[in-house]
Amino acid sequence: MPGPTIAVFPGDFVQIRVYNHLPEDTSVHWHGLDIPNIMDGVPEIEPSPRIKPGQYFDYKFQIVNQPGTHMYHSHVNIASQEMLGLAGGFIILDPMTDGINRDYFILLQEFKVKGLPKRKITPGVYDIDPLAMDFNFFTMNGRCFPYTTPLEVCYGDNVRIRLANSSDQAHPIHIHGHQFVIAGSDGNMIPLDRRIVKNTVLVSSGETWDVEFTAKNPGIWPFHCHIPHHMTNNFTKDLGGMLTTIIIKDSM
Ligand SMILES: [Cu+2]
Repeated sequence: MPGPTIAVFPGDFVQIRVYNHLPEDTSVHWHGLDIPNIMDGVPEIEPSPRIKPGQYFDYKFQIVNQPGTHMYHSHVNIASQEMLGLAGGFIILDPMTDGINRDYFILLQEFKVKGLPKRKITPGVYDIDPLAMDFNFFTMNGRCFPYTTPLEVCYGDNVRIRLANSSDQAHPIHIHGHQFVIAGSDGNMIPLDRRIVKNTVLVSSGETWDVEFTAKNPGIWPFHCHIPHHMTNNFTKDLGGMLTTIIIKDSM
């Protein structure tokens, strides 16, 4: 599961105490934020500390970035720690009203669950192999469809969905029944006269994209990664994986 989503305002002074309950060193990198070198969380390169097992570190910095969508993730032994899910969302909210009625954050992740034969799902407790590349489970906020959270909106709502990818692969995220405007990229707002309209946006590893649309087509609409394999759980026949629904209730 991803960590909690953190929300702040521009100008805030932030102090985040990170406890290390792992059996090995860790750190947190505040991905996309313009913060002092010592707080950036890459101890192999920067003068930023390794957090030892059982210890903690207080990350302290001021928010100097504009409103937008960012992430945080481990930056020690990343091939294991990040691929075991140590990541989360970091949102800089706009203190001004921005006309958005519903504002969602979705973290995209992928995992290799060991011990399941392809096309079979047997209830049980399984380990994740963080070093494998043949992923068989694809998640939105830590869950696979049909256990993802539906995005419930009202007819006419202006909806923002903030997409972030902390996984290995790129995921083309597609909406049904609507077009969306690409309103933000890597935490940077795109000026109104430079926005483009699409219905699929490729979210590569490390990227965030904010998409916005008006819910004007009532129904229950899929919202998903378009790679067919990523829309399954362990390659089974039923829809699964990196997919949720947008439920638009008709106000009539
Ligand atoms: Cu995908």
